[in-house]
Amino acid sequence: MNKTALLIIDVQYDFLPPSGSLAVPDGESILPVIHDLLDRSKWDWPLIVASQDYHPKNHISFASNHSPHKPFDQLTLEDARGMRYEHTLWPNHCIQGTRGTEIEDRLVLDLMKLGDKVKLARKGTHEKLEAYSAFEGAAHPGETILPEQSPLSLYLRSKGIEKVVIVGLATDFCVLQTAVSAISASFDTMVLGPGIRGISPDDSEKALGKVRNLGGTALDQDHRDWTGELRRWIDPSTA
Ligand code: VGL
Ligand code: ZN
Repeated sequence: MNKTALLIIDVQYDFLPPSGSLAVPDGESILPVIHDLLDRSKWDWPLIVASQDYHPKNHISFASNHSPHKPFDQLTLEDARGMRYEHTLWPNHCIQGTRGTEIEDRLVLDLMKLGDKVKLARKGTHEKLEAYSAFEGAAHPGETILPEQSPLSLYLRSKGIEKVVIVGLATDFCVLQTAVSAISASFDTMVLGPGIRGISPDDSEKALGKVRNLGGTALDQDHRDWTGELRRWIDPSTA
C-alpha cells in the first residue's frame, strides 16, 4: 500500500500573481504541476492535505498592526506563548472571510473530486501566534508545539502515513517550515521543486539545502524528470 501523503501548502490568491497582496513571483507556474499530481489516472494518494493561511485581521504578523513599521521590516515581537523573536512583518494577507485567503479555484475543483481523501488544515488563526508550518495547525497558546505530537502529525500517523511530498507556497517560509516539522516528526519527506516557488530566490535555494541537511529529499525547481524521480521515491521497487 502507498503510505505517502501529498501536502499542498497555501495555494491561495494572496500568494498568487497577478493580484495577491503577498504574491510569490512566478507562483502560478506551480498550478499545472499540482493539477497533474491530483490526476487520479496518474497518481494514487491515500491522503491529501491542503493548508490554508487563515489570519484574523489583527494578526501579529501584519505590519499594519505595528505602525509605523512597514511590510518586510524585521521586528522583535512577543507572541501569545510569551516567546520573543525576530519576526518578518507582512502586508495584510489571507484574512478570514476575504477572497485572498481562498484556495485557487481550479485546485479546489480538483480537490473536490477526491472527496474524503482531502483534509483542510488552517493555520495562523490565533491573533498572537504565527504558524508557518502546516503542522502548527490552528495553534492555541496552550497547545503542544512538538511537531510529532501535533494534531496533523497524529492524524497522518492514524492513517498509516509514513512519507510526505510537499508542494505549494512559499518555499522560504511555509513550505520550508512544514518540511522541517515533517522531518522532526519522522516522516520521510520530499520537497518537490517544480511544485514550489519562493519569495526570495536566495532564501529558497538555502531552504532546499536545509531540507537536505536535515535528511529530507529536495528536488530542484527546474528538475526535468520530476515525475520519474517522484515515482521512484514513492515506491523504490519501481526503480
Ligand atoms: C507565508 C508569509 C506569511 C507562506 C504565510 O505561506 O509561506 N508566508 N504567511
Ligand atoms: Zn501568513
